Amino acid sequence: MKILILTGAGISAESGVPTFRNANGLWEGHRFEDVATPQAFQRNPALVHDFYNQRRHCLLDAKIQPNAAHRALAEFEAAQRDDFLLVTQNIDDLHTRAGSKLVLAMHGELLKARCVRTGEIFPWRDDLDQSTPHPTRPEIRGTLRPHVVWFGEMPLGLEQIQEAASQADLFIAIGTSAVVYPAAGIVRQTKPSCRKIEINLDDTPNSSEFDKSIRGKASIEVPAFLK
Ligand code: BJW
Repeated sequence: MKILILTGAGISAESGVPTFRNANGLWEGHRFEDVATPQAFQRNPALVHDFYNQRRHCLLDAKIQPNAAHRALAEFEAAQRDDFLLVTQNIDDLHTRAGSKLVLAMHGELLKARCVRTGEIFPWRDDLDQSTPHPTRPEIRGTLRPHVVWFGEMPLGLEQIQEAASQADLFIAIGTSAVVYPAAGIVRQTKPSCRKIEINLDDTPNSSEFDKSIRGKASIEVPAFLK
């Protein structure tokens, strides 16, 4: 059996990582969409760096740890003899910390930085700003950006995701509002015989596409479903 899992911000919410589309949806008065675009970064790099620096600090806080849903997925993967792929839209590293091995981070990773000039990707835990020197070429400054996928940019690993979706016998979407594409379209790329399960606190625009929708907290419902 081929298994494809898609996770979103809801799976990390109980670990203390804020979701995107909550009650007011603002970050210090800015619409999320206004700090997560290449245009925003061009217009005001200091603001965008600040946004990601704060989120990096939050992620590195010792209080932020994988929860029971992350752990259940890691244990499920370890017990599989079948094809398995975990695609996450999250830029946190909580799946990997929980022990998941096959993780495709389609919207990038907060603990990595990328040089806009050379395309090199570096592990990154410090603050970034417009004068941060390139790690291996200190004569170059200010070319590093967070290794994340903003609106209007191409998500990572799309070919592998499309192939996994078209072959999956079981697809489970967990903690995603299903409003951001192409992730929200994955469920429609699965074959008709694929069993499709949604685990989320709330209904989503995709709920009718699934064979079963489980409403509740990921930390409770994911371990319960996978056991
Ligand atoms: C719980 C819970 C608990 C809470 N337990 N559940 C018009 C129509 C269609 C598409 C477009 C359009 N106009 C523009 C587009 C394209 C655009 C898009 O989709 N825009 C929409 C907003 C309309 N997409 C793009 O630009 C993408 N690129 C692209 O399309 O390239 C072109 C292309 C692609 C493919 C083929 C050909 C061309 C790029 C999208 C990049 C998204 N990037 C972000 C930021 C990443 C970096 C960062 O983190 O800062 O990714 S945006 C943000 O949203 C982040 C997330 O990964 C993503 C999805 O959010 P998610 O994970 O669903 O979180 P929430 O907060 O929305 O939902 C949480 C859910 O959990 C809720 O439902 C809660 O109920 C639930 N929940 N607690 C269980 N305890």
